[in-house]
Amino acid sequence: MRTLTEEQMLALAERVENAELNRTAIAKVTGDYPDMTFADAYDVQWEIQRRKRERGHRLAGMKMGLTSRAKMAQMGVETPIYGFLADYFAIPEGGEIRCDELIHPKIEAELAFVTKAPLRGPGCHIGDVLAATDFVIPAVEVIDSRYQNFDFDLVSVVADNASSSRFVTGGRSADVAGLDLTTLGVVVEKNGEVVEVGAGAAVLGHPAASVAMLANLLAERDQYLPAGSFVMTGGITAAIAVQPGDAIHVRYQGLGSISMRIA
Ligand code: OOG
Ligand code: MG
Repeated sequence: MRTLTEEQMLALAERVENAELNRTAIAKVTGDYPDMTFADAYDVQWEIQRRKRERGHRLAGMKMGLTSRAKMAQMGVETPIYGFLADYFAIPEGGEIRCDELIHPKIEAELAFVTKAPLRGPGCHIGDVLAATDFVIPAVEVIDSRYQNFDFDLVSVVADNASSSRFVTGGRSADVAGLDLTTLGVVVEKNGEVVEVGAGAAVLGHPAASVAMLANLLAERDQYLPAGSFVMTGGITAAIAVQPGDAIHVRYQGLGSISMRIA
């Protein structure tokens, strides 16, 4: 069900995307449109994606969010959501996250999948995902809600592309066949101190379930994951606020580590 007119939807996409581009926090969109639905919010998100493509940006991948208890508890919401990753969100391993380009960045440890066959919902399940997976690779997401003080509800965060802003992949990619992704441990260190620990099962019981859920959610809009898709499955741990000068190091059991400097 939709409640926004086309004009309202287009205006909201411009407002939310401008908040990202100008690094200026805004009030949540449901303040003005309390009856907005998920369908309205995903319309806004897809319009933001369209605007970026029109400016010449490419789609680097997709992400799931709020797939772990830690994240759901931290944000006070209960339903997984998805967002998209634009090419300029990608930061090289060992690189710099520039706070002057962002509002109030936080980092979270994730596992990413790269597919070698298309995945289509409805009815997509873990088995389909594992069979279609080329490799998995460690990823760290930098989220940056465009809403003041991360004060949002689910509909607002969907319209804001699930707070997507930057991501770093690194470590070692691996075949899923030799891995137990549920017990794969992750250690998040900030300035040499362990600040979060977790394991893959935090993500919907198995990170591949998150990719399956994405394919099923995309099917609601007649979309699918083509072969070669890069998908981040959602924070395993709670997100950690970062400041200029911080050094982040995330270690993944058997898959190496990802480092970045916060500038
Ligand atoms: C929403 C995005 C959540 C994740 O991995 O759970 C997310 C937010 O927390 O701002 O990316
Ligand atoms: Mg995330």
